[in-house]
Amino acid sequence: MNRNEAIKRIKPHLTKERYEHTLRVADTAIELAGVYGESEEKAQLAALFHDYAKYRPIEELKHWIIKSNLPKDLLDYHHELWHGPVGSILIEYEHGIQDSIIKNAIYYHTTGRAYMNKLDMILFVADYIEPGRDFPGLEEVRRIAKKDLIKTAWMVSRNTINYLMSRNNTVYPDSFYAYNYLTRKIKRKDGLNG
Ligand code: DGI
Ligand code: FE
Ligand code: FE
Repeated sequence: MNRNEAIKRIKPHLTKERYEHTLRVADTAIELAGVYGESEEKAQLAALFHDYAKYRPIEELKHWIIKSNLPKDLLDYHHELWHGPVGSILIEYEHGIQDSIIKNAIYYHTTGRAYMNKLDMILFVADYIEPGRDFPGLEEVRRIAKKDLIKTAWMVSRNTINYLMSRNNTVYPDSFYAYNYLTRKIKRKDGLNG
């Protein structure tokens, strides 16, 4: 599916702000794919569909979690977490996208996961650093994104968990699995243990 076709399919499902966010995530993801040797086509398609399910009614998201083989513990966590996993199902069901690399990147774009691959990290990072975002410490993350994808994904994971915990929010296990995986990967590279 090319860019124009994908845009035609996502636009009716997004608000104007979310649509513009999505285009910026796509441009950022393509840029990162270029730097880190990932398929720009896959990065673009994953990014264009990443928030596809964001505006489905909560009851519909819940229905998909119950009826599909998605983990039921998602229902114990904030509904903001549901649009990635459900989106990965809907893009196949409604648009025939079967590429598991793309589907996984969308599935895990909010939390990350253990053993995240390059496209997972690219989408996870692009969603966080796209030019419309403004978080504390974001400039530093954008700077590192130009030279170290794993370190950047680790910063995004750490910042997100810190933010959630500072607000006494729950944290989905995959977010911790991502953080632990990326931390170990960085320490191993630096020759450290633990
Ligand atoms: O969909 P976006 O707004 O572009 O961004 P997103 O999919 O990364 O994040 C959606 C929301 O989910 C955001 O407000 C932060 C929140 N979030 C991220 N990780 C976790 C989380 N919420 C909970 N409860 N637990 C998490 O692990
Ligand atoms: Fe999202
Ligand atoms: Fe997003």
